[in-house]
Amino acid sequence: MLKITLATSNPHKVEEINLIAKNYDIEFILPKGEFDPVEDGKNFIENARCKALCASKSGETQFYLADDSGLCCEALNGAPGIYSARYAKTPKERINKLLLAMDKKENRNAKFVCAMVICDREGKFIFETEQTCQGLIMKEEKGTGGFGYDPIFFVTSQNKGMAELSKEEKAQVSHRAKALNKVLEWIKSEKVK
Ligand code: ITT
Repeated sequence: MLKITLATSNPHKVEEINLIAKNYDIEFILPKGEFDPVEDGKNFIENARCKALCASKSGETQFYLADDSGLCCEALNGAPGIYSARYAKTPKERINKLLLAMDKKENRNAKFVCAMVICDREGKFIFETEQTCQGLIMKEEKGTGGFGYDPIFFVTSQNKGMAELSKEEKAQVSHRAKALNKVLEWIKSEKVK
């Protein structure tokens, strides 16, 4: 079975990635010991590279997969973007701050972005992709599923809030699902063992 280190400390990402990849013979493991990457990139891909590289220091597996993601609002010139996790202290405060920033904005268009980067144990970047999920920022929270900004994100293709989707539905349509599916296609095409 292929073992890949997931360069994350976000348990929601781990759960979603395991569900999306459930039909693949891959064991995702978490970095052992301290995992505290400095995310000083200018964009999602650069930050994903920082995380993958940091995890690769353990040398435990052949591959290290990082996910850098966030929510970009058109009316806010792409904010909170790469600062989504740091926009305010708690998930609830982040949602309230965004609802306030979007108050009275007519343009509610937004997208979730997920950049995924794989590097090997020498720290060489070998696969990168960035995928999106289009939607709108709702005026109030809806649903109880998912995490982060899901309760205020309306998924255009599903005609429902992201937090109203089941775990399986989110695993079909999310930015993370689209990015991981590219990763999984690459793994298959490279016949990685
Ligand atoms: P790691 O860096 O350890 O992976 P993190 O949560 O800090 O964990 P990011 O820097 O990539 O990860 O920030 C992602 C933030 O974007 C996350 O904390 C959420 O606030 C938001 N986000 C990303 N994907 C999301 C999703 O599927 N649903 C809701 N919010 C999401």
